[in-house]
Amino acid sequence: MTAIPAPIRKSLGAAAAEALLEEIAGVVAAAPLFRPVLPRWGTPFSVMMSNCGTLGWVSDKSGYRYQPRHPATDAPWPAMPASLLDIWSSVTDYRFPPEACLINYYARGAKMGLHQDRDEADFSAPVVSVSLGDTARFRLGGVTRDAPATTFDLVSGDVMSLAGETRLAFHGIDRVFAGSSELLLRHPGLFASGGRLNLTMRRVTQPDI
Ligand code: MD6
Ligand code: FE
Repeated sequence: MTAIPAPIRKSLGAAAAEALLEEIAGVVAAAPLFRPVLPRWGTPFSVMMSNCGTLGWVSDKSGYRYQPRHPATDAPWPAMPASLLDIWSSVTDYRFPPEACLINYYARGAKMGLHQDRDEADFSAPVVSVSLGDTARFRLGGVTRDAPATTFDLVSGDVMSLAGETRLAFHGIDRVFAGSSELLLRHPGLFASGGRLNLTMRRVTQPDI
């Protein structure tokens, strides 16, 4: 079996990461973090979520989906900051812009189980992620749940693209190293005790071509 290729990764640098955090703080102030629950069972996720863009990903008892409005406030999601669109363009040749940016917030102890991102219509579009705040151990496996996995750490400012063969690879966050970054402590009202943010930009619908 051939090993899955390493995903494209690069770093934003500290100044751009700080500027992006300010934009995301504005988004989360307008579209508060909510705690999704797993379909059917209703088990709460340990991460909290929000979104920006024309669509946002939500999960509740009836399932996973993208929708144009916040599930609690019913307001449209805030616009995607231009800096995120620039990051998307800088790591992909995909010709269409992302429609959704899912914001995952990891407070102390939060993690994310192994999953595939497959609620989007066009798997030829990448999913581009940006990490801010505490370092996280990312697990990347193959296209079946039991394929061998590798782990590596994502630090604040890291940009990673899951594209091509890795687009449908199983992945998750095994742990977050609490206190490894002070970045989120700038916004104690939004992100109590620091933690980690992961932003994932997605093309949700099939572009008209
Ligand atoms: C996280 N990331 O880093 C979780 N999904 O907190 C993801 O689930 C993810 O980083 C698709 C593409 C890139 C990702
Ligand atoms: Fe994912």
